[in-house]
Amino acid sequence: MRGALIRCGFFAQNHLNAWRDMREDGVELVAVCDIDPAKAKAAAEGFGIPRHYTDPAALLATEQLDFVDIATRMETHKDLVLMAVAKGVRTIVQKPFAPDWESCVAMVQAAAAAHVPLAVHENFRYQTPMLRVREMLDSGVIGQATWGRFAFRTGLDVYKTQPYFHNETRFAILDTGVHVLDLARFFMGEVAHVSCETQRRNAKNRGEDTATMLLRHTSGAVSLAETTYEARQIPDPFPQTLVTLEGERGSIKLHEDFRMVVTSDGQVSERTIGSPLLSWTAEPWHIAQESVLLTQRVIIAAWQGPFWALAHFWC
Ligand code: NAD
Ligand code: 89Y
Repeated sequence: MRGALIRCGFFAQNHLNAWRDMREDGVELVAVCDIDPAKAKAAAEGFGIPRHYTDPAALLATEQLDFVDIATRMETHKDLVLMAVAKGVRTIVQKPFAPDWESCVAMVQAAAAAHVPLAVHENFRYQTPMLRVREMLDSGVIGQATWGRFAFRTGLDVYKTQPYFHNETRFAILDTGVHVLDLARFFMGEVAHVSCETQRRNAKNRGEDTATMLLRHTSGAVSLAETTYEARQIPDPFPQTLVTLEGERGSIKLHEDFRMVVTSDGQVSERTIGSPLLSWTAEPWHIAQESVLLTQRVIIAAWQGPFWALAHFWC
């Protein structure tokens, strides 16, 4: 499959590395695009990608693409997605999908009307530790999860690598809140209702930097999905999400040292379930970085699999 990446900035470096690893899967980037010509050129040269562009419209008009991967920030997603699906190009778009509900609906409807697959790059559920916890839950050792907690709590200077955070008027829920909400659905199913307390604990931020969300799942289970950039603690688990799942037979807890502690029928066992280091990943980001590769693999496999012929949009 021939793809293109729109945006070659901070987080897109992980996409670039992951797509390079996927050459062995028969998937390759043939072009990159960034409105900043220096970034587009550097990505093309650094990753051996034949062509680079500064205008997404020119990219889509010129290249014969099987897919496009959009790793810009959310404000640009709607225009870029509509442009890509209008050309019939399968599209992946980084989280958060869009700043508002109407834009999300417009993108989904446009893709459905054009019969073009559209996937959101939501990677936290594909972090290796989350996949291991899910396997443990699916094995039935705690029975059905009736209570859960998904906590992304850090005090690391995230503003250094993502300085735009200070200016976001809606910040934590849209940034990592979407990840912990997705994890809640991944482990405990769909949600019937949700409430939230927000806080702005750092005066430099315009929007909320802390969100404590309470979910009632359709199964009757209850969970807490939390995110903050203002938790001072040593060690700081960044960028880990800590998980607690409780069921009638026991519990599963994922701790900051990647220890998964399982209590089942009064017996305790533990196992370390960290992510492997790849040639291009480095601690502490490696869990997030590896999940980019796994997410891209899942999306491409879904598009190549027989399921896709039956259902036009799923991811
Ligand atoms: P960034 O600040 O590096 O990206 C913004 C840049 O996008 C601009 O500087 C510009 O060069 C480029 N750009 C803007 N409009 C463009 C256009 N129309 N065409 C081409 N290029 C354009 O952003 P970032 O921190 O890399 O974040 C990008 C996205 O990745 C965000 O949605 C963010 O939430 C997401 N992200 C995801 C994770 C994760 O774990 N999934 C982690 C970090 C960031
Ligand atoms: O933007 C955030 C995300 O999606 O994962 C971690 C992050 O980069 C900083 O909190």
